[in-house]
Amino acid sequence: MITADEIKKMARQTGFDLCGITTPEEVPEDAERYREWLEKGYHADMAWMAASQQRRIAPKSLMDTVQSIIMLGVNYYQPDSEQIPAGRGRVSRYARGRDYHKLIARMIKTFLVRIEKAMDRDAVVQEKDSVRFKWWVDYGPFLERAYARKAGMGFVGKNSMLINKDFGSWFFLAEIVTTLELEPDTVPDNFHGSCGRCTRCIEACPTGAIVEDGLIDSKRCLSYLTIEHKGAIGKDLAEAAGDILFGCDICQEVCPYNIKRAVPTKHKQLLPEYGVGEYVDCEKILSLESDEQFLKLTAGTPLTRPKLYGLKRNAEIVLENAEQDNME
Ligand code: B12
Ligand code: SF4
Ligand code: SF4
Repeated sequence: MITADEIKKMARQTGFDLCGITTPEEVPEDAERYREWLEKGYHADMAWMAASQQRRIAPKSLMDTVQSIIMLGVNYYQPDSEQIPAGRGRVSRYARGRDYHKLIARMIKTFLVRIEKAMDRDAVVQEKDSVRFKWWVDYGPFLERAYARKAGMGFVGKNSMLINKDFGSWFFLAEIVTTLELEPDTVPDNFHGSCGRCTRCIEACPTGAIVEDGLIDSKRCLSYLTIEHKGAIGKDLAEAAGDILFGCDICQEVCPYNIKRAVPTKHKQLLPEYGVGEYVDCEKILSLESDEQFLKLTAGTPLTRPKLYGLKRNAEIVLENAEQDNME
């Protein structure tokens, strides 16, 4: 029967930067934090985060025969220019190239073909036919950071990011739930480090969105406001956005683990030349008149998410903030 070590070797061969294995038991501490987050309304208008509560805390409700969870990580770090040209809005690192959901989905499909070939080698046909896999990248009803932590891939920082000793927090997560029985990883809590007394991310967050250690109030988070939020953005929060057009990296940029450990990504499609780039001309965005024109600029990249209205709203904010800076 296929082993956990073989699975991890195949994950590396497929291009995944991280792979950890864990069991599908619920994680009471994380479930409690998630409940608290919902109760306090920190999910803002992301109703889907509340609707999928049971499935998120109990992987068995996604597959009743699940035995193991394979957690996967893809490093997306890329360096930043110190200054961006006037009139441009900044795009966070994860979104500058092609849409990571599609890239990782393709990698998972290749990975599963490899696993199935290895199972053919074992040649117990009946056994192979009964093995099942289900997978998601980000959008699944799954508490990804909780299970990735349990699978030994990192610790949860005060900025709520999962931080790994070799890559910092600049990596995406994805998961495969399976009926395969695999040896789970057991990694001590402090293996990847800890925040200790550091509070840099809390101090650096321009909107005070890190309200408790590891809990983010999305209503104040610029990542939520520039990507997911559908309406207007309040004056104070808009002013705090500075030159941010899409997503926010501030609480990661200041983290000592990211300063010391970041490794440039090997996944070329995530680089700026494959997508909208590190920054986008805000006047160009404001001149877009139709969904067709919007898609010409954003198709195949994460920037489709806020739609034309949201991206124009963000571009206006960046230009207003630049004008304000020039007047001071
Ligand atoms: C909703 C969501 C958001 C929301 C809310 C974020 C939040 N912090 O909750 C918004 C839109 C704001 C957002 C922003 C971003 N997101 Co987001 N988001 C998600 C999503 C879909 C669900 C997260 C969730 O369940 N939140 C609810 C809270 C309660 O859960 P949590 O933050 O994950 O924390 C859990 C554990 O970490 C644990 N925990 C927390 N603190 C502590 C402390 C201790 C001691 C312990 C033991 C446990 C613990 O409890 C929680 C419940 O399990 C996940 C994908 C997924 N399916 O999980 C991506 C995900 C978390 N996002 C991701 C990314 C990259 C981002 C951004 C960096 C994007 C950007 N540049 O703009 C920012 C970062 C903002 C930030 N500091 O969190 C990555 C994170 C990868 C990583 N290395 O951690 C994920 C995993 C997507 C992916 N597949 O790669 N996101
Ligand atoms: S992503 Fe930006 S706004 Fe959100 S918590 Fe981090 S620093 Fe604050
Ligand atoms: S900046 Fe400091 S407090 Fe914040 S996540 Fe990194 S180590 Fe933890």
